[in-house]
Amino acid sequence: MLIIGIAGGTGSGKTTVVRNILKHLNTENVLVVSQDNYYKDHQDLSFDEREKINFDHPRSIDFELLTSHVQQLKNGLTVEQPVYSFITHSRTDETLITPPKNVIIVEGILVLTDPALRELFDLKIYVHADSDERLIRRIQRDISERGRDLDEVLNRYRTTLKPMHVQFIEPSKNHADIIVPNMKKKNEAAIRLLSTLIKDKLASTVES
Ligand code: UZR
Ligand code: MG
Repeated sequence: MLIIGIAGGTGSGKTTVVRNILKHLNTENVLVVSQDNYYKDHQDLSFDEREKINFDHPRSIDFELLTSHVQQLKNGLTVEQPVYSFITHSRTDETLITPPKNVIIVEGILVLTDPALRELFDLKIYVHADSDERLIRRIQRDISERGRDLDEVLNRYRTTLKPMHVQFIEPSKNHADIIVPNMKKKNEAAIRLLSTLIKDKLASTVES
C-alpha cells in the first residue's frame, strides 16, 4: 500500500493534478480522500456565524479524525467518511463508506501542516501555482460552483485566504518530497514522472 499526501494553495489545481495522475494508474486501485470532508462541524453556530469561520486555518480541520481514518485505511479497515456541505458550512447526515485501496491519495490545502498526518504519508507532494493564477481560478470556481459573488471572494481572499496561505500552506511546502508546477503551461512531464514513481514504489511495497 502507498499513501500519498497532496497539498497546495487554494486554486493551485490539486484536483486536476490528482485527476491527471489517475489517468496513468489503474484507478480501481486508487482511493482519493479529500480534506474537504473533514472540516469541523459547527452545529452550535448559526449560518451567519459559520460563514465567518476561517476555513483556511489548520484548526478548522478535524485532523484527529482524518489522521485516524488514514491510519485505519492503512491497517486495511473500511472507514465512514463524513460528508461536508460547502453550502451550509456543516457536516451533512450522510457518510461515505470507504474501503481501503492499494494507493490512497489524501489531498487538501492543509494536509502537509499536520505532523501526525504527515507521518503516515509515504510520498508528500506540493502543487505550486503563482498566487495571481490561484486567485483567478478561485474567483471562477467560487462564482460558478459555490454561489459566491466577486466582492465576497476578493474580500475573503484578502482577509483569510492570503494570510493563511502565507502563514501555513506555503511553509508546508518544505515537507514535500516533490513540488509539481501547475501553471497554465503543460506539466505533463511532472505528472508522468510522478506516476512512474508511484508505480515503482507500489511495485516495491506490493508484498508488504
Ligand atoms: P480547495 N471552504 C469554503 O469555501 N467553505 C467551507 O465551508 C469550507 C471550506 C473553502 C476554504 C478553502 N475557504 O480555501 C477552500 N474558504 O475551501 C479549500 N473560504 O478548497 O483546496 O479546493 O481550494
Ligand atoms: Mg480541490
